[in-house]
Amino acid sequence: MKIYFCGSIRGGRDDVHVYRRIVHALQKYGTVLTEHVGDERLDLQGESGPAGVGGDQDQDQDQDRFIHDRDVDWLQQSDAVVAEVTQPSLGVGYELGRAVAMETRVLCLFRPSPGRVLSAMIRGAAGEKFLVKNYREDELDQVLDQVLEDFLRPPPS
Ligand code: 6K6
Repeated sequence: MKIYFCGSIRGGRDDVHVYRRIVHALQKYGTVLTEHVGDERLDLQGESGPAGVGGDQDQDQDQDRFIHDRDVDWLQQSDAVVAEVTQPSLGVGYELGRAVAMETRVLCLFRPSPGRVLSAMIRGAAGEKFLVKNYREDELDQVLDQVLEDFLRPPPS
């Protein structure tokens, strides 16, 4: 099974430690095409050096197009998408919209906290192929065990 994991990069890396744990749990079920999203070494500058901060704009645009096209290609190959959506990210929202258009199954994980409300465009998309699960960080392992088992284990034939 190919799994596409989404988590914030330029939207902010505060939750990267959570992404790492989710990627690790997902790897029990298949290949995570985007395991770099959970890599603490990938910061706001990204894997390819400083982008958009006084650099060459054409080069930045080329790098960003490469990332976009590669990631959309991976989304197309994926059997399931899992997203951590607590840290708002334009890129994650875009990926989720593309996944819905591709009719790929999606699981969104969100940690409610005071003053943080999940976008209506994510919570309101919930349906048969689009699940939204609230959780607390201290119950992450337990939630991943239960929810991923239901979401990713193929039904017996
Ligand atoms: C260069 C500069 C900053 O980051 C980079 C390298 N980046 C990326 N590499 C791979 N996937 C990326 C990269 N930037 C964004 N994405 C995709 O968008 C990931 O699959 C994430 O789920 C999502 C994050 O979007 P933003 O808007 O938070 O960056």
